[in-house]
Amino acid sequence: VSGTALVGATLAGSALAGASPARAAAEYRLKFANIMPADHPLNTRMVEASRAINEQTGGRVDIQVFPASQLGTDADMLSQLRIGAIDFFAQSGLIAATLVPVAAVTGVGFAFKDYAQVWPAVDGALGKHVVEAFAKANILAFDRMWDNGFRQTTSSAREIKTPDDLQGFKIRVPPSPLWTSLFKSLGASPTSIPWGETYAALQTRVADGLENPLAGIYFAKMYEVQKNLSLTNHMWDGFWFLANRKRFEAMPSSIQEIVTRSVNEAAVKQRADVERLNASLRADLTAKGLRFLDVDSAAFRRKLQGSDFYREWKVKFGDQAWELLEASCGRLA
Ligand code: X2X
Repeated sequence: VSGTALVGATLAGSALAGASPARAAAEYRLKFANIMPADHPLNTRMVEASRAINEQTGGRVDIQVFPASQLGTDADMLSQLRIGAIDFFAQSGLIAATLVPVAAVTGVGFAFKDYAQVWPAVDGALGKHVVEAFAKANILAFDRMWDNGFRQTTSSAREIKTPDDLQGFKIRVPPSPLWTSLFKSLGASPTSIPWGETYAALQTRVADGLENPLAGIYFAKMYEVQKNLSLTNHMWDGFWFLANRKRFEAMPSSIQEIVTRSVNEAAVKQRADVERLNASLRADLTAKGLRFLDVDSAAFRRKLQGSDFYREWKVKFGDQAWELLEASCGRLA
């Protein structure tokens, strides 16, 4: 793990307190890792779930939580999950798409308008379609997604008010073909940078902007290195909770059930956490010095509709996935 990858980490290499008293005794000592800061609801809710799982299994299961890219980048951890070096991993569907292409379908630009469209889709047929694709890659995806959030656009200098302001804009995007394609189609110059290196990249002006949900901006303190935030709402993003199938299925089914139920329950609580944060973070981020710009999100969408973006991604995802997406959010192009 490089030094910059540890920005925002608590202590390098140390797991958050999970079920520590019983740790030595646990029969199944499992690792859950992800890139998000330790105090993001993804991690606070998993620490809580880990304790519940430990109690409900009579101490047989101990899930340690490794937040903040402590075990590497998203790409590193996806490999670790596949070989069983980690047991559980939460990752944006768009990044998991480097392995399971259709997992990016939930992140199509300007598709979901609000959570009332998101949750029925990802808890329903669209989500099931993606879960089945993960299974074919031998990865078990739990059926409740966790929330990252609707993504907004920040900048250190340039004010992004209209699509024209994105022209040539050097914006950091996560390493994922759909993200690069989306921002190229909007006229920007996207550069792929792992999350753990993003704060430093903005600080040193390797990139001039960022696109992220409010919670990510807040917990990773991106307001320290960005000035403006435009409410572009250009996509919704969520985390799939993934397990190494072989390691998971090696446990007795009664334990598998406890873990599955607890993790899915934690996901639903985490969604509510993020929704609460969405309501309060504008004020909190403004107080930290970030200037909010209310922009006409529809103008950005029209710009995207004028490009090849939707045509191209419909072909990539296939008719079935595209129809399931449009059934949830309406016609896209
Ligand atoms: O890398 C990001 O920007 C993040 C943290 O939002 C994702 O998980 C895609």
